[in-house]
Amino acid sequence: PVSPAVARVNRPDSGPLARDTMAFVLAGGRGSRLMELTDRRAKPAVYFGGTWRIIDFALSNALNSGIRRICVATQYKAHSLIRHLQSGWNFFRQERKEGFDILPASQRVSEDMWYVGTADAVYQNIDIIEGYDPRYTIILAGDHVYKMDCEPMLRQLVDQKADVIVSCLEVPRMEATGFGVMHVDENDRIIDFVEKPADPPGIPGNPDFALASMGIYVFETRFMLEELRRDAADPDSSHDFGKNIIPYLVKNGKAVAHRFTSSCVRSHNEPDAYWRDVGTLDAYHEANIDLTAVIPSLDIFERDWPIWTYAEIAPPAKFVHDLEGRRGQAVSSLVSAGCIVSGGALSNSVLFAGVRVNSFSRIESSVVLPDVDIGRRARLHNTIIDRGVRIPPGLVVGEDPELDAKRFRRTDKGIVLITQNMIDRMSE
Ligand code: ADQ
Ligand code: ADP
Repeated sequence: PVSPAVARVNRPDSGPLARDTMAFVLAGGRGSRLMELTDRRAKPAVYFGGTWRIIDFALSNALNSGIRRICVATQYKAHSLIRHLQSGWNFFRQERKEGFDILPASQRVSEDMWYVGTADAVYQNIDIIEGYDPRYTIILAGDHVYKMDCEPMLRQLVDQKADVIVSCLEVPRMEATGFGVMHVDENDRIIDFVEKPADPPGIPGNPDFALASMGIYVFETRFMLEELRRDAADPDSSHDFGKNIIPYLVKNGKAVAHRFTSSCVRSHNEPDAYWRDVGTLDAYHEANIDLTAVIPSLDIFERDWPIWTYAEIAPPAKFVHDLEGRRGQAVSSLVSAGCIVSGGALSNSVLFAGVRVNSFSRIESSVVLPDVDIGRRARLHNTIIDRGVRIPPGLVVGEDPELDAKRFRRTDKGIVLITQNMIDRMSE
């Protein structure tokens, strides 16, 4: 008989590596630049694209890559996130050696102990990871919208005998201040890594762009756990991958960049590899409205890369003439199940489930979250409407910037976020 240790070393690494991989999804961040949209829910729980929540993209990437062991670390305002995960993602089966664990902070080491940084979020759950005993671990960010096959990153770790693989993309240099920014040599080995530099270093030969980390890392699990233990014992560390673990491995180990390009998705339906932060109201609005384009940057209809989610059973969307015979209609729009458009008109808009649009109303370039009711004669342009808002009859938004800014949350680019609290304050 072979001892477990020997058996482990002899595990083949020629087949799909995803099968022996655990995905650890970081989903604790608030996403404060989404303002009132994340007052009561974490950024990974924010709705996206008419059907999904942001975290569904990271989880579907893991699932579509063949990964069947997934942990999700939650922290900030996690209630609606956890409810969503439990409703939509609990189909994994232990008897098939699968697993899906939701790991809220403050419930394991001690009641009042929150995850200090992203590395701590993993460190505090070491026993759970060891229980699954995956050979590889991929750390995924749960608050971006992207399509990515994990297998090429895993393959790179093995083929290049690296300690860690960090996925990266080129971003305009001055947009890189919010990222970890790296320099690589001709073999893509990372030779320098700075977390959120005020003046990001450009790419040699392409100085207007910087190579930014996507916050996605691949390790051999045993090695990662050693590093997490080392970091946990360091009193000067803030226990964060971007601030501590990755810079340490760049200096003291072998860290290699994985370039995120269209080859990172198995099917190539997007003209360019798709990754969006959607962390500001402007970016969130733009990425949602882009889906209404004839050829959007993200193909949500792709059958080879389905984005899984939880959705309530709902009747099909319905478009009706109202009682006086006015047409309910939509052009260049996504209209989800359970919506009724009665005598109102939509264009370039995304309606999530259960939205009601009433007579004479006009909605343009708007993102309408579930269960919103839009009163008669309302005119809404460039808006984001939070879940469950009741838009009063006759409300006009997007025509008077000053009034909009007084009543609602208006960005410099003119996108207006409307929540029920703001509507209630109008009548006070
Ligand atoms: P940031 O964007 O600042 O930088 P960070 O706040 O560390 O990201 O969050 C990363 C991920 O972890 C997010 O998905 C977030 O929801 C989650 N998260 C944050 N704090 C958490 C906690 N305490 N517990 C659990 N989950 C938590 C990181 C890297 C940069 C990289 C960018 C890419 O540090 O180097 O460029 O991501 O967006
Ligand atoms: P979702 O993100 O699923 O749309 P909701 O918008 O319904 O969730 O609510 C987000 C979070 O805020 C949930 O955790 C919910 O329990 C909580 N919540 C909902 N309504 C209120 C309220 N009026 N006051 C305080 N908390 C609320």
